[in-house]
Amino acid sequence: MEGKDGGSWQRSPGGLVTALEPLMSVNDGAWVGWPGIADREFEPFENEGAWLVPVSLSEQDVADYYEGFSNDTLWPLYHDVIAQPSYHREWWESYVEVNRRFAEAAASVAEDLGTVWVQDYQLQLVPAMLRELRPDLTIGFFNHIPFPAYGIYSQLPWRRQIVQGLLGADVIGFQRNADAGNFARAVRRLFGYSAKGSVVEVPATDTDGRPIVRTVIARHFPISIDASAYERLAADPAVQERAREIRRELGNPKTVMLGVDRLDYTKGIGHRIKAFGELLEEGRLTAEDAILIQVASPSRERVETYRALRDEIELAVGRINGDYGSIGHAAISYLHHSYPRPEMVALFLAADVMLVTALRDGMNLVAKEYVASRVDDDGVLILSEFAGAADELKSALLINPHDIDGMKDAILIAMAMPKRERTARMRALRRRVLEHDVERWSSSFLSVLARTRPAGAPALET
Ligand code: GDG
Repeated sequence: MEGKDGGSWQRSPGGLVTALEPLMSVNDGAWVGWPGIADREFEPFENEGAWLVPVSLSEQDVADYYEGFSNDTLWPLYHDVIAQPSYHREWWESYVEVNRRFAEAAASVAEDLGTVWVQDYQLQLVPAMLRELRPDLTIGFFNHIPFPAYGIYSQLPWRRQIVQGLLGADVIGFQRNADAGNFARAVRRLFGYSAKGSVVEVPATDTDGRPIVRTVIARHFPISIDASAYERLAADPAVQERAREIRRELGNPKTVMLGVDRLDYTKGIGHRIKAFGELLEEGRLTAEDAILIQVASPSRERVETYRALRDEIELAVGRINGDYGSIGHAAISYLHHSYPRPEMVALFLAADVMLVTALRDGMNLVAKEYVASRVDDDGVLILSEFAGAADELKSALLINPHDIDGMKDAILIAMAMPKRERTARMRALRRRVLEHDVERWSSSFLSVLARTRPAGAPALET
């Protein structure tokens, strides 16, 4: 949900809110969520056309359920154990309890025969809990992060409970086809249910206690962005002037490279900085030719792994700037801040090369935002094949971020790419992002969900 800051409500900067904002404003829906402040109770209220229903979390819940189980167990596990997941039984107990609180809140506000769409890995037990409380509801679930291969997923001590929780939904959405495949495999391995194509058959009982088979759809629905909003901002003369000003402030280098990420170990920021540093060290690049702007927005700063990551990145940036920068000209312009969206779009317009080098990423909206902002059909996107966006954005320069030499070559290829090729690639990328925007994502999910609804259930506007 939103965070309360000095008396007014603010949108939080993550991908989820960004993605759902357009949908929430056209629907008369209730958004059940945590307001972002611990130990405070808020009454439901209206904001920008949406009815917000706050669920409260105590400091202890935040530590155990959110920072603990969600961000220090599930997040690293689901991102292929790039960092070591921590397994603590008290975190799990808190996860169950908080999921129950969300399920109860949703059960109390949903209309008869209504639709509930549960978002993301922090709430994987909600679908089954909600089905138990409100069997009349149609329930969707969308997982914004990857679903790992069974060999990794099976580490989770509560692997059966999580899959069972998800199977309470009528439709389970994933970012990539591979994620849906991993989930189907987990269902087969853990429960022996049939999971063929996108159809999972779950044994259940009807209201008279007779055995039936419930059908659950599990398939991919790649998320996207409000592409036309980015286009509009990018066409704004003030934003374009700001883009030119950014380049001037940097001393008009030949090439501006850009990375924009939450400061998270999944994003491959260290790998990117290493590649850039080696190119400088080998003299294949000079700090006069190319500058790397790295926006690293603050994230999960109370989790130890994130604190260690920040130290590691800032040490690497400091070394490179010390070795290759000069007075008034850094090799890497490192910004540990969040910026307003127009400033982000100005940065996208100012950047000749955009670096998305995630080691694992559900989708990566930044890649799509860069493309949508390039109304001039220029700019080169370097994109990790480990980001979900790589399934769609095939005209990007696709890289394996673990292959540092490969990444260095891609950077030089991007810098030297002729204008004709840049335009051809960017046009193809833009067609994809503009046609497959967030509105299409939500309406395609909701139309599949609607097909599973019982006759007589009220229609949902998408
Ligand atoms: C999760 C999944 C999936 C970042 N810094 C600023 C800022 N941002 C915005 C970006 C983008 C969003 O935050 C980040 O979205 P991503 O998709 O890149 O990554 P996650 O936050 O990890 O999101 C991811 C996503 O959910 C959606 O399903 O794609 O794979 O991990 O929109 O622009 N926005 C502003 N200032 C910043 O400083 N205004």
